[in-house]
Parts: sequence; structure tokens; C-alpha cells
Amino acid sequence: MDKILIIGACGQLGTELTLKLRELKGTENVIASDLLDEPVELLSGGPYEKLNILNKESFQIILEEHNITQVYHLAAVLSAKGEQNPHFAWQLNMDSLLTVLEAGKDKLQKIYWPSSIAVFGPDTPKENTPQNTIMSPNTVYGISKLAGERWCEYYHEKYGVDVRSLRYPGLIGYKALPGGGTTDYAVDIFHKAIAGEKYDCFLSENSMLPMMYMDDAVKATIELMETAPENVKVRSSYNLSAMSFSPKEIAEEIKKHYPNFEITYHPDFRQKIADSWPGSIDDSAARNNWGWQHSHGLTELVEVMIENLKETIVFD
Ligand code: VAH
Repeated sequence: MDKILIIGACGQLGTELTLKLRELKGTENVIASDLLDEPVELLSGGPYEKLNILNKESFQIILEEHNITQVYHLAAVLSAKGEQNPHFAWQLNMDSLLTVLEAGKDKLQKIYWPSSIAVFGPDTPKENTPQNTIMSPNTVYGISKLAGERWCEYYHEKYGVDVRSLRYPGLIGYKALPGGGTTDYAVDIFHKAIAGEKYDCFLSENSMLPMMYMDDAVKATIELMETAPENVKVRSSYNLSAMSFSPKEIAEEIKKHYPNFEITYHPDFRQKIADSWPGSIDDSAARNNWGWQHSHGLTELVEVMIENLKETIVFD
């Protein structure tokens, strides 16, 4: 029986991945962990451990106490926050990954670690960005994710560690808020529109970025982790894609539901980050190697987000 530890379980992706894994594997077999004293409400129905993954001893104790066989290591400082605290972002993103990879040598059967389209940079081909191409990230987050991909492939080839990874686009869900990313506008915009408020976007209207509905990201993650090892032909990290849109395009789609919704654009420091990333991604390797298929495009995304958020947000 798999015993899974999720590090960073209370984050935007972690919350949803924990819920889905508990549904599939049994609540008691999925231990959530994060820096908080108590888990977020949505995760309060299952086992939780307070964990600072930079504390190696605490991590080892949890592995032993729960007989953990798999780790999903999601804790990281994202792109925008990383630029405000570069050295800490590098320390957390890198030291924690190496701690988990070391455990993969003799204690863990499988490891999942998320990468990002942030590994690409200004010199990368912008459209239909290939799996293997020029990678010149110019954010600490992107640099740490590129270095992390190299470490993952190194530990697999040198020590046989079964570590698997996906280069996520911007992730959009309604169960948990994002924290410190450049694509967070694509979640914020729904909360404003549904509350009847104007949204002031921190990116310019034509900033085209790869995006994905959270359920698709969770599905891809679990499918990658569950597929047979021989199907995992990329041990750095797989490109993953569903759709691309600009702030103007998602605003237009939202206006089909909220005709009076207004958006303004005041780009801030995150515009330079967004400009360094691709506009669209070629994920044919994931589709060919382990059968990846996305299910939500922009129309379906807007419908499902509004359907679920309007129950919880009061319209002014
Ligand atoms: C960020 N949401 O904005 C993350 C993600 C592709 C973007 O890695 O930093």
C-alpha cells in the first residue's frame, strides 16, 4: 500500500492534490504536511504533520513514523515572491529538493517534484516551445527549477531514484488561492468579477501565457506518477499544456457571464517575468509517452470557475 507524504500540502496545488490522492488512496494513506500548525480546513479530515522541509531531521522522523513510500514535494517560493527574496528562494527550492532526492536513494519508492514553464527564458522559442530547447531563465524561481530538473535527472541516472516531474503552466482553481506567482492574476480576476468589482490587472492586456485548470494539473500529476516506469522517458521534467490566453481574452470570456465586468491594466514588476516566458507549449512528449490529454479549454475553465466560486463570493 502506498503511504504518501505531501510537502507543501496547504498551497494552491497541494490542497487539491491532497484531496484527490486521499480519494484515490485512502485518507489515512496520504499525510499532508506544511509550515502551518494546523492544516487548512479542506485538509482537516486527514493526517497532518507540521514540517519545515529545511529541517532534515524532522523530515526523516516523519518518513519513519509513517512508513512513507512516496513523496510529493511541492513546497517552493514562486516566481514573483522569489524576486523579492532571491537567496531564500534558492535555498528553499534547492536544498529541500536535494533532501528529498537523497531520501529517494534508499527510503522512497517514488518522488514527484513540480517544475514550471519558468525554466524557459527570453531566448527560448516563444511559440509551441519544444521539450528540449534553449533554456535561459532569468528569475530565481526559473533558475532553481532548471537546476532542480538537472538534479532529478542526475539522481535517476546515477542512483536509480524514481523521480518524476511536470513543467506546469499557470494553474487556475477555485479551492485554494495561489501564492506569489506571476500567473495569479488569472485566479484574482474571477474573485473580482464575481464580487461585482473592477479588476486592475498587473500584466498588460496582451500578455499571452500557457495556463491550465487545476483538475487537469492534478490529473496529469497522478497519471504521470501511476504510469509504468518504462513509459517515463523524460526524467528532467515534461512540458505540459492545455491552453494559452491573455488577460484581455480571459476578461472577454468572463464578460459573457458578467457583461458589466471592467478590467484595467497597470503592469508591474511581474510583466518582465511574464515577457520572459513562452506563449504556448509543445507537450507532445507527455501525450506520446504516457497518454496525457487535457480536458478544459478557456470556455470550460471560465464556466467551472464561475459555477463554483459564485456560491462562496458575495456579489456587491
Ligand atoms: C508562477 N504559478 O507564476 C507559478 C507558475 C508558470 C507559472 O510556475 O510563478
